[in-house]
Amino acid sequence: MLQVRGLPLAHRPKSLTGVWGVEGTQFKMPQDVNPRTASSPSSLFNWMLAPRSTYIWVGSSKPAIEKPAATPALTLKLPANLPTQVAGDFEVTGDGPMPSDADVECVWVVNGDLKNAQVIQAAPGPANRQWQLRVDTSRWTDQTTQRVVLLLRHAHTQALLAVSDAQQVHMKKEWQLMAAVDDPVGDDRGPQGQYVYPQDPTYVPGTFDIERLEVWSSGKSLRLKVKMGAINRSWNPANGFDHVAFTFFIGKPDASNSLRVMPLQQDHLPENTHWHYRLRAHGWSNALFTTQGASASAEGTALPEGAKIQVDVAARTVQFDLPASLLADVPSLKGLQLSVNTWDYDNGYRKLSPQGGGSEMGGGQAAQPLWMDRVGLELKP
Ligand SMILES: [Ca+2]
Ligand SMILES: [Ca+2]
Repeated sequence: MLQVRGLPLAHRPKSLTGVWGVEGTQFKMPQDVNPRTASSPSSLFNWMLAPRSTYIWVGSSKPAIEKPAATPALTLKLPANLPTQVAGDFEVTGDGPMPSDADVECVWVVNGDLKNAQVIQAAPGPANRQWQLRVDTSRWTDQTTQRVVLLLRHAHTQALLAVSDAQQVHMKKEWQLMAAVDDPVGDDRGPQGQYVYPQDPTYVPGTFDIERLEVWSSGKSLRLKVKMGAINRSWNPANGFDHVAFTFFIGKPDASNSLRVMPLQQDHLPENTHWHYRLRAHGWSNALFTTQGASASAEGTALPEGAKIQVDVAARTVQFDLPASLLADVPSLKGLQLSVNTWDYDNGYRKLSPQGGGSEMGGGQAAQPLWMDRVGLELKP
């Protein structure tokens, strides 16, 4: 049964034109329907469909949306002290008038992201004219321009009542080194030190050798910088490095819902370490996963955004900026566990065998762990 809810008779389209349909496995064009004459008790429009059928109709007009009855007579202006460039969270103060109706709230919205909008509280005082807001920039990406508006909405229905002009704030983060760890040179031979590089000469020595991991932060944004023995870019890779895949594991301080298994790499993270997010990046891929659905044989749920990658060939570093929103929910970055390992990847982690091959690692059995070098650290609590 088809039901079109909530549209009063007069607001329904005059006709619904059938454009596509199936009944069971048979194609069947649906009949045109007049929703104004169809049986419609209590403002519901009901239409019986055959079992296991799907139809598409196109309405003759767009349904009219009812406007809220009372729009407050308010003009919103953005605060005069709104900065044009920021490096982190900042304070703004505004001069009202703030809505006096308890059912109306004033909110600060960035880039249309209503889900993370901040509700503005008027400071107590006569006429509720003054307000102050500490703007949360934890979801703002480095080197981007944010579009900021104030809006009034109904506190319960969230119906939009008024919107201010938009203004722009540029975010340029200031990064601080949180921790660094040096890793031995030449330990790029697997967990037991017996693996050998693939035989193709483009796998230059040092390609898998991590020499240093640095963790930088700006607020709760995270930058992971890896110094390598060599940066290989023989095939002009999209991400600026080649013949190596980096797999990062990021564990939040609270270990609930975390895992130790390293998907597709035939190993686990060391004892007392865990991960919530996993980034796998090689020359042509850059994918960030959560633990949901992850196992030894499955990578889990991919997030829409990977890392922002920058390569410095002269310094032999590859830098990964994680999406700013990734850790916005943790109270602080203290206690965060980070590790990275190297292997190679081509539509799957490369194979391992005793004899090795052109692009296959050698010196190990096929079922042994698939990583050449590894380093990790924990941000000091
Ligand atoms: Ca190393
Ligand atoms: Ca190592």
